[in-house]
Formats: sequence, structure tokens, C-alpha cells
Amino acid sequence: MPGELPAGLLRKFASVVGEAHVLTGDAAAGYAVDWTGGFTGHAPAVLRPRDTGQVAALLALCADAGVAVVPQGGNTGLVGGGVPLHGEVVLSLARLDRLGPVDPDSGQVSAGAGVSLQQVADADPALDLGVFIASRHSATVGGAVATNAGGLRVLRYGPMRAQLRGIEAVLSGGTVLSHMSGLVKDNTGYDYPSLLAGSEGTLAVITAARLQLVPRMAGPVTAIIGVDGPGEAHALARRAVREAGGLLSAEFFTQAGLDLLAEHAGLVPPLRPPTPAYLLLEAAGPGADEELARLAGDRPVAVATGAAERARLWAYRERHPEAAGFLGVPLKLDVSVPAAHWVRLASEVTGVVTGADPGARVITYGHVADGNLHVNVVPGTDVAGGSVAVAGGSVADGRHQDAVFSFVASLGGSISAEHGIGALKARWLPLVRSDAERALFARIRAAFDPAGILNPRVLPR
Ligand code: 2HG
Ligand code: ZN
Repeated sequence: MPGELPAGLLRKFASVVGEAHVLTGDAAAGYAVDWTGGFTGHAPAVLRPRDTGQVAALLALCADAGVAVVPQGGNTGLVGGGVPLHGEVVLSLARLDRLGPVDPDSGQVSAGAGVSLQQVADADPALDLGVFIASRHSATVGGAVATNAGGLRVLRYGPMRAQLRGIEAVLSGGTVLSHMSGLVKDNTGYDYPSLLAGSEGTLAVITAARLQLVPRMAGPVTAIIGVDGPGEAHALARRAVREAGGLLSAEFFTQAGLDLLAEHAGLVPPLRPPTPAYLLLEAAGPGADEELARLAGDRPVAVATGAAERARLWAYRERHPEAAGFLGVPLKLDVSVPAAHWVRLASEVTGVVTGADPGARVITYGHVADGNLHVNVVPGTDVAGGSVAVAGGSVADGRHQDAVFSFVASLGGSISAEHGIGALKARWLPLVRSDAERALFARIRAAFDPAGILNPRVLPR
């Protein structure tokens, strides 16, 4: 196996965390593959610290030995940024699972990196976490901050960065940075917690976050409205943003994805007869049900108010990340464009992909109101590399990314709306970030991680 570690270093790791928390061989294998199965690497060791002090001690050892480290949370990332594709040591933050009490005055809570997003959301019955993602039961605070996770309520509450009121993190040499007081107004220099949000494990290892909770919405109403395509979905979502004061979500999916979920996951379609596309709206507060009914007009619609029925409607959208996986190992491309171009993106991207690979299967869905579209691609079988992981970790041969990302860049968009750059998109960053920007990224990175050991293959160095 490449990159085996000296026995002396493994012993030093064990002296910090205990032998039971230095995993090697088969015990480490599960940490080396991502959720999609598209990225498989090898971890010479997985280290499972219990607290910030142990993280600091381990990082100091790694920096001394020049050993590269990939921090890992719930391993729900979709771009290969949290798995050891080049023989890095995995630093699992799962055991940093301390959730503090909710401060009733500020509505804030301090959470260890390994606390799941669902645990944070459940911390106080009157409050909620603004970030709501399908993987919330496994995704953890550290990873969600490190990738600046978005999700299903960004139009209302913003991404993870917007929930952040403080951070604790460890630099690669072992220095602990802590700024957790949670002040809303605090102009005392650089806002490095915000910089760590979206840094994909390249600047420091996040060990805890101070999070602002939001009031839990009473009486949410969920509706799935049948529409004739992206144009109608977008126009209706735009109206919903303007007219429905309590709007929480506006989500899009198509019959193609629904057909897969019906066939492979047994979901009974929400509307009969089926329509080409669907818009899921969720709103809360007084009059939400009337607002959604007015927006739906005479279109086909399914409406739910009770928890179980709402969960049933949400499943059509929340299970979409699984849909393409029933056909093969999917490439997960999460792109965004200015609002004015979203309809063009959603209407044309399938043709753009099949222009590059006629055998590809494409499932699109996403967050209409914030310009984000998920393009899940299962490459055709004749593509070199096919649907298996290749060296360096990216699935297929790059032609799908080339096609989609060039199209998105031509529309003034981003090649990552919410999942990050990771290994999947590293090659294409220059499409959307200038030489000057990437050079600045590298200088910021060198300032935080002079040893160059933190997730070295992700983002420019
Ligand atoms: C979602 O919106 C997630 O469901 C995952 O961002 C998207 O799997 C994907 O491509
Ligand atoms: Zn998403």
C-alpha cells in the first residue's frame, strides 16, 4: 500500500488518542470511500481524537513528520474533499460530539465538530438550525462549516456561514484559535471564522462552532405543484419569494428523477397524471396555506400540513440525491447561475451533457430561488473510466465536467454552489477564479498552514 506510516509515528499517535483510536487496515477502509462510491482512496491511519487538545497534539505530530491530513466529519461530502485520495491520514472529528446548552438570551449554541446537524436542530424545541439538508442526520457541524453547506432553506436563512457566530479551530502546527463569544457585532479585525467556512479543510481543522439558531416555524405547509418545465417552475418560485412572506423553500425536480425513485425506491408519484416537472414550496406562518393555494392556482397540487404527510412530500425532493445512483456511480455537479439564466441552465444542461457523452443519463433538480441546480450525471458505458473511480479520485474522464462547467461559466455562474471544489472540480477552478484570485488563495493558505499538510490536494496551494 502507498504511504504506510513509520511504526514510531503510529505509536506517538496512540500515545495521544489511545490505540483504539488509531485505525489501520480494514478498520480504516470505510473512511477512505465517499458516499457516492465515486471516490476511493487509502488511509494509512485514521485518527479519532476526543477533544481539541488531542487534535492539536495530533496535528503537531503530523506537521513535524510532514504527513498530509484530510479532516473528515460525517463523510457526506460529494466532491471527494473529505477522503484520502492520495494516501493522507484521516483525522476524524466524529468524537468531538459535545453540544452545549442553548443560550436563551442569544438563541445560540456551541457545538463540537462531530455533532450532527440534526442534533443541533433538536437542541431547543422553540428553535431550529437554519441549515436543513437531506444528510442532516449524518452530516456534522465541522464538515458543514468547512464546506459552507447550503441546502433546502438557503433562500430564507442563508448557508452555514450565515449561521456562524464563532469558531474554534486548530492550525496545522497545533495552535488553537478560539473565538466563540458569539457577539453579533464584533469588528475587531479579520473575520477568520467566515474564512474557514468553505475552506474545505485546507486552512485549519474546525473543532467547534458557535451557531445562531432561528425561531422554529409554526405550522409549516408543504405543497408540490405540477409545472410544465423549468420556465414555469422559476416564474412561480419568483412569485413565491415576493408574495409568500413565510416562504422557507422552493425546490425543483423533474419527472425523470421521480420515475427512478418510483421504480427503485417504491415512491408512489405525488400527482396523477404526472407532469414534466415539479415545484415544492414550503411556507409557514399565518395564511401560509392560502398563499400556497393562490400560487398553485389551477395547477395540479398536493398539499400537506401534518408532519408525516409533509415528510412524505419532502421525500420526493430529499431522495433525489439517490436517484441517479440507481443507474451507476453518479457525478454530482452543483452549479449556480445568475437568476436571469437559471431557466436556460435547467432547460439546456441535459443536452450539453449528452452532446459530450450521448450515452450519459442526467437527472436535474435543485434550489430554484437561489440559482442553484444539481446536475447528476451517470456517464455512458463507453466513456473511458466509465462509472468507476480512477486514479486521483474523479469519476469518468472529465468530459462531463468540461461541458457543464464551460456552459455554466459562459452564463456567468459558479462551478460549485454548495458542495465545494474538492477533488472533483479542482481542474476547473480557473474557469471561474482568476489567476490573481487563485494566487491570493494560495497566500492565505500558506499563512494558515505553512507546513502544507492540510488537505493538500484541494484548492490551490
Ligand atoms: C441536495 O440539494 C444536495 O439534495 C445533494 O445538495 C445534491 O446529490 C446531489 O447532487
Ligand atoms: Zn443542494
